[in-house]
Amino acid sequence: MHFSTLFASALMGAVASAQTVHVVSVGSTGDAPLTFSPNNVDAAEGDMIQFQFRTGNHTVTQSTFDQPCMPISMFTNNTGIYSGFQPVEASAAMGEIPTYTISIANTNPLWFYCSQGMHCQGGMVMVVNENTEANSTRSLDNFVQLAAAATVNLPGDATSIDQGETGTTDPSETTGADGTEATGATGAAAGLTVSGMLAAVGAAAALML
Ligand SMILES: *[C@@H]1O[C@H](CO)[C@@H](O)[C@H](O)[C@H]1NC(C)=O
Ligand SMILES: *[C@@H]1O[C@H](CO)[C@@H](O)[C@H](O)[C@H]1NC(C)=O
Ligand SMILES: *[C@@H]1O[C@H](CO)[C@@H](O)[C@H](O)[C@H]1NC(C)=O
Ligand SMILES: [Cu+2]
Repeated sequence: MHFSTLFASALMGAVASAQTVHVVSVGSTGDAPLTFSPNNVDAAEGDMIQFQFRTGNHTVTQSTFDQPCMPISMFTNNTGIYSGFQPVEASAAMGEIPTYTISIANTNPLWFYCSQGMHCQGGMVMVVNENTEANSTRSLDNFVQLAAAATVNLPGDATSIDQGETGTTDPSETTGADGTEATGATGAAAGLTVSGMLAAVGAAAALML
């Protein structure tokens, strides 16, 4: 599902050149609240993905394929994508929902999970640019299975497995509900991340485009 360029620009308060914005609902309001929807997105270099947090208190956290439910920064020099926890209720009461937008720097597969509770193990995972032609093992289905077997679910700022169950997140590194902070994810995964709020009414309109 794509926004028009005009609408996307208005949303993010930035003038963008022709650019596709893929919307992913996090914690859908339907009968599958612990999901990313869609969970398999093909995005071109330069496209944007806007995560819209619809219910609950979820995260978007980047992992490797082989180590689901743990941040990619624990295994590579990539800082990785991390939205921080996004509790929806407080902002929804004010007619807004949190959003988190990333820019796709290349078409390498990106693996994401939610680091809340056991959501990752429960299948709250997704892929951008799945490429089973390059490696048939690295499919979303196999990632879901690996995630289901993961022994911990760590937030994006965890640096060791010990930080798992107690969920020690550094508040200064997570984006608050007011979501004005843009976190500095770097590396090949994304050239830009933007946190923000979206009027719930606008989001509903956007989803009908
Ligand atoms: C991280 O960067 C350092 C310094 O450039 C390098 O020596 C190391 O191999 C890198 N580690 C990984 C996992 O890529
Ligand atoms: C959201 O979840 C995090 C991690 O479990 C927790 O620390 C935080 O208090 C939660 N926020 C709300 C508003 O429930
Ligand atoms: C394919 O992916 C699997 C899982 O990450 C990995 O173990 C394997 O080495 C990869 N194969 C090749 C040829 O890269
Ligand atoms: Cu979740």
